[in-house]
Amino acid sequence: MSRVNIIFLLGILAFTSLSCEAKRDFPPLVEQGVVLDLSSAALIIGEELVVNPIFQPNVFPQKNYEWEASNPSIVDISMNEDYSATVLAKQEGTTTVRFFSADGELEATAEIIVTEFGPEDVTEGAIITVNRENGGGPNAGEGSLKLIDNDFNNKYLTEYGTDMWVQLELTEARAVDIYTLTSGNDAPERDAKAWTLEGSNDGTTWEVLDTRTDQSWSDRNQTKEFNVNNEERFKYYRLLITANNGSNLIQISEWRLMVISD
Ligand SMILES: [Ca+2]
Repeated sequence: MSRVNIIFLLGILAFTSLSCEAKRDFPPLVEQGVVLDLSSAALIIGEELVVNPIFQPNVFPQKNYEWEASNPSIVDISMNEDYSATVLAKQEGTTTVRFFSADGELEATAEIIVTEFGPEDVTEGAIITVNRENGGGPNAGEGSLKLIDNDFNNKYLTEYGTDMWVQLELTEARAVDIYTLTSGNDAPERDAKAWTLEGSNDGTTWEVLDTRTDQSWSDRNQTKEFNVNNEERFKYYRLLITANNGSNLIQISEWRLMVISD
């Protein structure tokens, strides 16, 4: 073997050794947590919904997973190749769907409500009151009336403060089961992040109905549904927005209140 070949061979051995060394420094990433891309949803019988897991950190999952429904008579659930689930609504009722690792270490859940005809929107005709109005007033292009005008492409925008609330007085007392919030057309840092939904029948004494934290919207003009565990009829509903996603402004395109049955 010539001297040049020997040097070349030694070079390859050195490179291989370095490569092995490098591999040992970077073990494969294993997911440490999982959440679902929705926390609750309402479906009509026969409707299908795809629910996606989001792994933390965002790596290809190393564990084995399964989906299950707490009440299999309400929905059929099947796992797709990308670990998402296709949920098919079968009969009226409520069920929790659960995504979990076979080793039992990770899990995430969402609540699904199935109805025969879909929820009734009771926002129409409500009177809105806010404590932080848009500088141009309630009728302005981005005034508070835009929050409930049933147009999901225009928005209410105003200065944000942690004391912020928006309130609806319904035409009659109703037991709200679901509310929706639609993100603005831009600037996700202006989206609401944490809030409490409260109900009242005199506008003075309030009962906490739902609390959410660490919320965000992955798309613009995206509507997210939130289920409320509430049987009582209230004339007033109020959203206390305790945090937004970092801006000194806040914006919401639409807030709707829905009733499944009351
Ligand atoms: Ca609107």
